[in-house]
Amino acid sequence: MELIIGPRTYSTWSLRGWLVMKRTGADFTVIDARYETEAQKAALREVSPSGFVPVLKVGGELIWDTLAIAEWANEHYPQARMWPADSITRALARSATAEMHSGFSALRNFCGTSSDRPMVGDARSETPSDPALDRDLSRLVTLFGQMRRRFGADGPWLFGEWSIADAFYTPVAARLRHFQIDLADYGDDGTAGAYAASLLAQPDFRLWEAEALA
Ligand SMILES: N[C@@H](CCC(=O)N[C@@H](CS)C(=O)NCC(=O)O)C(=O)O
Repeated sequence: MELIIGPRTYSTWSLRGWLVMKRTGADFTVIDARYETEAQKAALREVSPSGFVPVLKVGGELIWDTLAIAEWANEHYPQARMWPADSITRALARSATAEMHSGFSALRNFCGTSSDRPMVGDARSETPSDPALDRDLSRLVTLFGQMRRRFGADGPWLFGEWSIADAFYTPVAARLRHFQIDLADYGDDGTAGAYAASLLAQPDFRLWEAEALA
């Protein structure tokens, strides 16, 4: 099994896919791809149907979207319990994951990662300001706060026990750190900020960060 990923310093979708695959406990080989130059993009299109990463190569097939990789991993490694067991909690976790997958566009635009604005390490950028970004950050505070208050008794993650949702929000926590965004400025009582800090402290993210900086 091979996981093709982009640069570890700033490829946020690659981090999500990698975190999910790590949780399976399965052996997989990481293949590094780049997409800065036209030549690199052309080479990536040779191995990725969409030209994007991550891509999981398994059994001669390609799975080229992070959510699809996550669902595949969940189906094939049920012992990893990637989604909450309870049906309603699972639907909420899927909603939060899908919201990240297709939403938070201002957060992506204004807090975009790159080699100059990495999601790992000590480099920091000025905090951007925009009404659309403010709305995304307020929504993040509401989502994190509501779910942590509701499921906190079951564990430290967004829905108590670790789930795919946590993989999807880990790069968000890294963006908040890089862009020096304090969620208290968006109505957080400390709950959302503490959850974001937990995401950055998870051993798999720390391993990713160490490898990215090596
Ligand atoms: N919907 C895709 C998005 C993947 C994506 O946007 N990947 C970025 C890296 S984080 C990429 O491959 N960019 C290549 C490029 O910009 O040429 C997924 O969920 O996997």
